[in-house]
Amino acid sequence: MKRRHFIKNAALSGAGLAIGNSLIGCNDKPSEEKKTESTMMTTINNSPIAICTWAFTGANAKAGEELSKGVKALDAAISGVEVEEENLKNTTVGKGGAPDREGNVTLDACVMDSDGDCGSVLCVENITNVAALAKLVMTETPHVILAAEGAEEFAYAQGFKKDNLLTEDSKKAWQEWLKSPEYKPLINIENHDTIGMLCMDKDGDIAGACTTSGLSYKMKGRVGDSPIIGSGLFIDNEIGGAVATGMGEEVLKTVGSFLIVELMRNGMSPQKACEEAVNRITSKNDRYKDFQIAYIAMNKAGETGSYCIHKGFTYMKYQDGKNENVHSDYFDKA
Ligand code: SD4
Repeated sequence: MKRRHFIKNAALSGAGLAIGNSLIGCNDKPSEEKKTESTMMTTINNSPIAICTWAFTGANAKAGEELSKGVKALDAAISGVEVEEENLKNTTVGKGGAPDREGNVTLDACVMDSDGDCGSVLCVENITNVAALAKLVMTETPHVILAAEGAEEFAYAQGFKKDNLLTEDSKKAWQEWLKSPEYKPLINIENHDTIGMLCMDKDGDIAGACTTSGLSYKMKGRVGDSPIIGSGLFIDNEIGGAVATGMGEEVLKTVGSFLIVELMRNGMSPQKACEEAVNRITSKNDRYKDFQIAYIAMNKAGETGSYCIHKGFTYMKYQDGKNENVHSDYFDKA
């Protein structure tokens, strides 16, 4: 019992390394004991929580409702992000996503479960629900990542339907872009972007999903942070989870989501950990004025936080039947 309170305190109060180290030790324990500990944490967090990047109201509500019905964290997160994968108006996720500079829509996604298992797909064409596909890579293959044609063939073998992801609107926008092609990813594109979602279910278990069409008019074959475990998404069910959106190259260089979870392990709140992860980027890269990065995070005590480089990023939070849009604090106040 005492030990569980220590874990809560470490997450909540910024307790130091000694407690952080004892948390690291938790990962070595046999799974039966881990389960008990996780169940005990539930007594602290008995209300499920869903958070996701941007103002994806419907997606987050869907995940929250699923969690309230007792659906486990990973499946709730996948149902949530599917809302945006199927939203043809969203040009940054799933079907309707902007293509690469050759006109191919290629999707990236990953999932991570509360037992530390994960799956990922990179650069997939013709499949809409790539987060669900990433889960099947996790559960149905001996691998963690499948890429391109291999991932697509696996999808068909699993019963996914072939879909044309390039909508007329995205095609027109791309053809317009081709007239004076300049690769210049926008900051806060239409106030939506990659959807990354973290869920805590009724058992207090945390899992997440991240899915995107990547940066508009990227080079053929380009893969960003979103499907890379540790960069776009990371979960440690003993500690919490984090997910990223924005310029994937910069998140990859700092392994941002893993960094946030490790900072929380060592006692930082989700808010402070997100701030530190953004500071790692801005302190090393004076081009930060030209790109956006945003992180959201949740710890085992159900606290959440968010931080980004530029004003304008918001995230959704569902708890106790309320689905709210939260404005993130930001670095560049100049
Ligand atoms: C990527 N992080 O592919 C994703 C896309 C995104 O702002 O979030 N764009 O780099």
